[in-house]
Amino acid sequence: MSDEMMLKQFQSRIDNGEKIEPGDPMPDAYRKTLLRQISQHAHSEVIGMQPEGNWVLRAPSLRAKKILLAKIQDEGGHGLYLYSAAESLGIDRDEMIGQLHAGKAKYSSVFNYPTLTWADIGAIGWLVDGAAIVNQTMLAKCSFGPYSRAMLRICKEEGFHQRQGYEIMARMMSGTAAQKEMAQDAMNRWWWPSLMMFGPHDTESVHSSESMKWKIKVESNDRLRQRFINRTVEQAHHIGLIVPDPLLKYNDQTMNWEAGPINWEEFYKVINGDGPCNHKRMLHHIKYHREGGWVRDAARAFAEKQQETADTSIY
Ligand code: FAQ
Repeated sequence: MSDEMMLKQFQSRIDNGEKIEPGDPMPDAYRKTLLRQISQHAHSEVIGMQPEGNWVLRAPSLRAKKILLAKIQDEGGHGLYLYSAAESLGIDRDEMIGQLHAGKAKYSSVFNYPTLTWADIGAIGWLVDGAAIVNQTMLAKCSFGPYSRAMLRICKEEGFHQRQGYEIMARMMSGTAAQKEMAQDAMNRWWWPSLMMFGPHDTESVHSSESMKWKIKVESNDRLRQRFINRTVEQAHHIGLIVPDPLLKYNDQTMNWEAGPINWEEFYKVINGDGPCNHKRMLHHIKYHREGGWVRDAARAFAEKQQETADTSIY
């Protein structure tokens, strides 16, 4: 079959809403885009454990500590589902981690900001997980089977994360003046980075048109960002938080909360490695990945031993 014919058949499967599975024929560019996006997504989940990990030992109560630990563990699990989905396309995890350490693979810009107070843990759960859910609910409808199935499970867990974050913010907003100030300060610092999570405006997005043609993305960056803004502004107002955007206004015609301009200079600085915590996040990951080498070696040796026993027991 000619390449052109194969591409046509592939596109008609996508247009008919079929799921593409790992062994199916697929254009190289489709596979490459998926690998780029899924590995970036997996790295985000794992690097995203660092800003939250900063508060495990300082959580204000045993209940808060238990919830935070469970949340961080969930994020590690999400990384595993996503690395596995990427591996089904023929890359192994060591290679993906190598790309991350070499600066060739990205992770979400939002995890390059510091967590300065306990309210930041509330803001991450409410805003960062809230933004992730809006994006991932869309990705659950994507054309690649393993990615879309991973998203279904991840979204269920992120729903708890978002609510625990909002609970922290709501409790602080009904507390002392100092607690209210802390919650507002966290809101001020995390609002804009959360909007940046959706990526550049549609007109500037490099990959969107191809990704949407192949239903790797089924909605655009701006459309998802707007959905997040509409939901979140109402939630902020409900607990008395001010959205740190003097230009924010409600448009009666479109029924959208319209935001002021995003600082794209800051966004590109952060995704190109020069955000407040990029260096720290990467050094931390490299250090603990190296120190954990013996665990991977032991697991590999154990799996090989199991395999040997299974092989010999056949005879
Ligand atoms: N950060 O052409 P587009 C979570 C890059 S998980 C860094 O629009 P695309 C859970 C983009 O890669 C959050 N880089 O790209 C949690 C491309 O550069 P490249 C993670 C970004 O792929 C919570 C360039 O800009 N979620 O939060 C960002 O079509 C709490 C041009 O952009 C995902 O990763 C960014 N924000 O659309 C965990 C979702 N935005 O690759 C722990 C999956 C753009 O050519 C604690 N990813 N870039 O070098 C996606 O949906 C898409 O990749 C987008 C970008 C929407 C992020």
